[in-house]
Amino acid sequence: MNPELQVQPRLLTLEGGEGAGKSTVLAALRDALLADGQDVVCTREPGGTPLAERIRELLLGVGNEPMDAHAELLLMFAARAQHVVQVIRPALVRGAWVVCDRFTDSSYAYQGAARGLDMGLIAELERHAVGVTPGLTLLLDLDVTRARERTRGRDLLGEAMPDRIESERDAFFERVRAGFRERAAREPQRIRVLDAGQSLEQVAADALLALADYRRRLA
Ligand code: Z5A
Repeated sequence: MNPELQVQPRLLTLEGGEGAGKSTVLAALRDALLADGQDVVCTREPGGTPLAERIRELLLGVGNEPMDAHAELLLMFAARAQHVVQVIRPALVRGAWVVCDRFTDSSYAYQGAARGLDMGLIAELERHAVGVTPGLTLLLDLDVTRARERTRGRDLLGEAMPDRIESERDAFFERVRAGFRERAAREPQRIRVLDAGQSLEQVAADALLALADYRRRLA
């Protein structure tokens, strides 16, 4: 049997490369929905449950043996399967909005477009182990050099050290970016591309406009 993906109108996801401003945009979307009296669950991937957060540590930790690309893909989906069953589906069933920092599009971009794994395999995993797809995805699109400058600034401030995936070379992130943009071109109804090279305030304002437009279309 080949299960179908269910579009979940109240599942909103944020995608993009590092340093694109997803954290700020997530907070802006959450605040707008809360101000409108909505029930909102904010979460992230990989992670979002205690078990999935432990898988995240395995995925992003540095200093382990080199991770095989298929092992990486399967761990991403192991974390996602757990996250969907424990957090995302229950929230959607009770009528909440779920705003998720990264979701399956990241697997297509990072493990598919950048690592070169089979997109058909990713689609199979998505159908069997995830089963849901967002109603709206905001892709925060940013030039790789700009992204590097932003995260370097954060590293210099001692806020964070590059994790295993952040330590990849620029060519990898160019493929990630191209992978996201290609998905957006194929699914323009679901994936809205925002220019993340603007000020954080402007990116957040664009995201709020996209959400308002989406909610009008849903109503
Ligand atoms: N991954 C995968 O490979 N496959 C998958 O299926 C999934 C994930 C789900 C998860 O890390 C890693 O896992 C990620 C993809 C991979 N690896 N990479 N690279 P994450 O999601 O925790 O990491 P991230 O998305 O890379 O986090 P980030 O760098 O924190 O991105 P962000 O949330 O978009 O950025 P931010 O924290 O909002 O901003 C970063 C800094 O830039 C901060 O100092 C901001 O103040 C600054 N910033 C952001 N926007 C602006 C603007 N517009 N102007 C000026 N400064 C800005």
